[in-house]
Amino acid sequence: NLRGYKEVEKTTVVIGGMFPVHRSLVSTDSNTTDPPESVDCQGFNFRAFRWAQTMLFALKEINSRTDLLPKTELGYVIYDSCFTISKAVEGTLTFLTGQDEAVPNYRCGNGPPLSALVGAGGSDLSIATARILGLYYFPQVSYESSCSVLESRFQYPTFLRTIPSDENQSVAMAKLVLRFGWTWVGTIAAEDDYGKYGIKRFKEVVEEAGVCISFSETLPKISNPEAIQRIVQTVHDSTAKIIVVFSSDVDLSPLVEALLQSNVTNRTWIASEAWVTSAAISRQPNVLSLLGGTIGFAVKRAEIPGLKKHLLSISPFNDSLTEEFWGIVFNCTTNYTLILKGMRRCTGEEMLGTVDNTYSDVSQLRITYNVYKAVYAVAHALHNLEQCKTGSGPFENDTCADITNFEPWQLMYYLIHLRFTVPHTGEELFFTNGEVEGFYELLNWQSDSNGGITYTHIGYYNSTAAPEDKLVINNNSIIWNNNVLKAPRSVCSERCQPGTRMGIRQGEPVCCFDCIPCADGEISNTTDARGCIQCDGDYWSNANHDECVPKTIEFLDFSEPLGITLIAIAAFGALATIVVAIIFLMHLNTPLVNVNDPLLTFSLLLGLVITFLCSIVFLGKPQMWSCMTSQMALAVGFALILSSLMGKSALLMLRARAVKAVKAAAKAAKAAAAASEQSPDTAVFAPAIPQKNDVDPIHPRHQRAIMILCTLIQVVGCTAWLILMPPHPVKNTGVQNIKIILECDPGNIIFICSIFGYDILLALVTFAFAFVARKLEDHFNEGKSVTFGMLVFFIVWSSFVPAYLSTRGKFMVAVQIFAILASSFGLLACVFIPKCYVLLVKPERNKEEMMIPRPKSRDI
Ligand code: TCR
Repeated sequence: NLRGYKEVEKTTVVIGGMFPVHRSLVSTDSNTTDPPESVDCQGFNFRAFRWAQTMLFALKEINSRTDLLPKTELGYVIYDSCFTISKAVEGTLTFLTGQDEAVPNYRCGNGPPLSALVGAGGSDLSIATARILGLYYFPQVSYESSCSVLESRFQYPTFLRTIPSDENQSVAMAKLVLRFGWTWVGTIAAEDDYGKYGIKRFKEVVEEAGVCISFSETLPKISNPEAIQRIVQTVHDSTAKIIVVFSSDVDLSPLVEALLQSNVTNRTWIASEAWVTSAAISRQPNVLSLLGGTIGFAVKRAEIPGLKKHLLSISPFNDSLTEEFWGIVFNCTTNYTLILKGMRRCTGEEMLGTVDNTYSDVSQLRITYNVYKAVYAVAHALHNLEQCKTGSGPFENDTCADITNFEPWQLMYYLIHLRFTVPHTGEELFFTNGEVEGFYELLNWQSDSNGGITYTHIGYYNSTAAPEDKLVINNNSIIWNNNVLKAPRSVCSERCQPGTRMGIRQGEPVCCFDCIPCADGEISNTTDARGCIQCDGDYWSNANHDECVPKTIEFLDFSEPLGITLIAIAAFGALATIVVAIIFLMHLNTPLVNVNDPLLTFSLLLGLVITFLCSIVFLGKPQMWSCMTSQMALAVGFALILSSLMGKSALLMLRARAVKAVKAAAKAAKAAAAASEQSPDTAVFAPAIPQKNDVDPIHPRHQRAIMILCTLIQVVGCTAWLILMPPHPVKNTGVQNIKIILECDPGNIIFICSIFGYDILLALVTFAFAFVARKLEDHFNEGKSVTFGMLVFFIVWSSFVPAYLSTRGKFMVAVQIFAILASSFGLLACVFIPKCYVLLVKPERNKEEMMIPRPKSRDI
């Protein structure tokens, strides 16, 4: 160790090194009654000890080379930072001042120039030391302080590192999470700058991309079982299947132990560089169920030939650290008091090669390789400084620095402008603003044949590549937790399928939502739709609510069964009416036909044919002409029927009254005759008995006039309606959402009301006339049958109203047609069946005696 500066012909330069060879300080009760002392360290870290030994190995290698630093010998001072800031600061100050107060673990050389510090371990240690070293412009080359805050050259002007900044790693992790579509992740960070800043940047990137953080926990620095237990509980309770851990292995181990006890499985862990290849974690018993399938980022790995041999060849009695290491490995001691107490004495003959531990495991030389590179970087910078040609130097007036007595800032210059090839690996190393490029290997924890863990290379992350090529993963080589080949899912809520929209849950992250089905008439056609879109106008949502489909157009079609039935009935009605008309024509000169004006009978039959046929026009797709004709024909047809009936019943009524008058007169005459028998003088006042034949109060001409006039009024009214505000087809979308009902709009409600109101008026008057005449016996009972027919008419139409109002769409039309057909059939049947019966079956009753004969002077 003391080689080099003793050799007279060579100058010696000392490189400082700092490694967290112990895990922590021995905790002491802080009382202020005793003077404070430098605290002892505990928890020997074999891995960090390997790093320290690697520095020695590199120095040995360099010193034995003739092409590198031919005139200079490198010495070293190595400090144990104990993974604690205070120790690191203490060491730095000792190094700078050269004062031995703080008892450095290694001390090499007493006067030679100090060149640079390799290390300081974790980021928070480096931050502390870099601030102090920065004051003197003293170079520091770190092998594992990756925190992104150390990027600042303003704050840490002389800080360089051979490990990529965590800026790269955080972004890489975020990309990994996004690549697999995980939107619900938990995070755990160590309570140091590495953990805090690393996870902060990770969260920033993923949250921007819409990922939600299920929980964020911080691992305590000093042993705190309650806090660990709380984290275990959180991990256990959370539904996040992905947990990102930014921590060093030292800080993570207590949590892993606790998790192993509590049997948490089915999680996939994303490891940061600091624990991804840590034996302290992956060698724990049964770790596979918990951490199998872990994916992590690791810095470049290298094989360093000769390192293993160097590691195994150290001798125990050189320094206190090695002594301690030896004692732990072989369970022996060099301390006399302990030997006296019965402990085995270390002989120095023990064989390191026989034991298998982290120290001598050279399979994952990653940070170790960083240490190696850092030492070589300093050496190369010193070499360049040494090789400077006077007169062409970089400093003021082209001067060079003197290797035997140079200023730290002069070395800094060479470090900044350094570019060299690392021995054995051939890697080209240079610093851009103190940083190296971000390159990580992606490792997957898989089980090996002995139930242990192997780190399988599954891809890489290269920060200098084009954005889409940065993260390269070979999905097929990943084996996930529980030995599954399919990537796990980690979402708070499953995606909302088309047809639903995301509904936020009050007070929960945005990734946790409910999928609310779209309302009728609204759709969403994307997954995770924020809202539903209203279908416009003639469109409506389909059953799945993921498409707007044209609304079904509804009208009563000819071709459907109901339409066909209605047509058949209507046609039958019209035919029956025509048949009746033919029968009447054939018996035109019989008394029955002539009992009432036959012309009115035919106009009545015509009216019935019209109404029967117009009901067919109600069917089919409403069009301008069909809307106009159907309503019009119906109104006029009814007017014709009713006014014919009115004409008829007017005659009947007047006859009935006349007959009544005749009877009354006859009675009075009788009474008078009887009275005159008793008192003959009154006979003078007896009225003349009217004769049946005299009674003919109304002329057919008048009847026809009534019929024509009443119908004409309706025709005029309808014409006005058609001209002013014609009924027209409309699309009715308001009644039913899924359908467009094609129907006829009456154009104007007052018109249609008054036109059908007029028909009602006619019906009432007719009924009144017929009612009065219902007892007219000797008239083939026409009065009775008209009364009856009118009653049927009223019943049909008054039951029509509620039926009509309670149906929708095409059935409204059907109800309407039914009412038309029923009322027409009612009239046809009531008025004409008895007559046809007489005409066809009982012709003997078709005699003059059955009726009051009409006057001879008939002019039709
Ligand atoms: N940077 C960490 C510490 C750290 C570490 C490691 C500790 C890294 N890699 C491996 C132990 C083992 C990366 C920091 O604090 O910056």
